[in-house]
Amino acid sequence: MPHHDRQHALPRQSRAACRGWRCIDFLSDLHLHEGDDGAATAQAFAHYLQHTPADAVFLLGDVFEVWVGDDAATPGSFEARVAAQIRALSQRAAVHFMAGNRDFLLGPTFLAQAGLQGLHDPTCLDLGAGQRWLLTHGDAWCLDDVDYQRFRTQVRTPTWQAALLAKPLAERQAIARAMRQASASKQADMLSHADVDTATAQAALAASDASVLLHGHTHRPAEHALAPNREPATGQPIRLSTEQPATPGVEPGPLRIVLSDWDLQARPPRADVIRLMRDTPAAAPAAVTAAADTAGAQTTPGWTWQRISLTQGGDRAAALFGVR
Ligand SMILES: [Mn+2]
Repeated sequence: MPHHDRQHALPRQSRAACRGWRCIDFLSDLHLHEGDDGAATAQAFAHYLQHTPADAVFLLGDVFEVWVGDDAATPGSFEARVAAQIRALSQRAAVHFMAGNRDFLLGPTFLAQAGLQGLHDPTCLDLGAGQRWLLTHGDAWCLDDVDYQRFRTQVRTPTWQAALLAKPLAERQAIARAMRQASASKQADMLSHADVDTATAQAALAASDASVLLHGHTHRPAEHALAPNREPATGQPIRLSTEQPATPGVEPGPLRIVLSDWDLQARPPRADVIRLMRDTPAAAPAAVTAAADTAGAQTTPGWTWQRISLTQGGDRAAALFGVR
């Protein structure tokens, strides 16, 4: 995509409404896969699913390292085990799935198997009282990676997907292995350079009248203040200090919150959940000040959000992810 052509039409988005939820979790980029190097992360996710108190959970893409078709989730498979774990949570919480760039082939059969509700990318989450968060995986707005955007456009067409899914499962699994090996260095390069385009983020927030953009994909957890979309975008977003408390009485500007990836075998291990909690009048101030093991606790009127980060440490994070 040429540099001057960035004010393209924003993609169609879907809407989700908060249905009386009091605690909403957002996570992404677990990159779940079978094998020893993914076992600790898969275990932490299973523990999280069993122990989260959330009424609603939003899985915002790249839940799986690769997805070659819903028919891979055969009885006894790694994929079927994960489906059963998610399905157990879906009995007591609304669990949503948005596709990432690695699991975009995940389809309605697996969604049903896992008790998941599928979401378009992006989705505008209506929190009530005029509060909205815009949710995206993030890859579609990393416009600096022109080659990737071309690839993405190709693989998201029904024709391309139908042709791939028509191949035998074993062949698709072989293709996925080969692609993963071939793109390992390219992927590392992409992650170190491309980021969500600021002008696109601002335009998307303005178009949906949302105050917060939440995404993953880049594996660079942060909170970025965005200037309101009243004038042409100016360079890089400002890095907010996570120590800086929200200023009472000041209307907060648009915010871009970035999720971390999960890698329990990294040192230090990584796993973040962004948790949004509905304020109760008596508990609202305490919810912010008591968040000793979190960073970035801020407020959306009527709600408080915080980052529960295994990397940052703390008993609460360790308990949520089952790490001792
Ligand atoms: Mn991704």
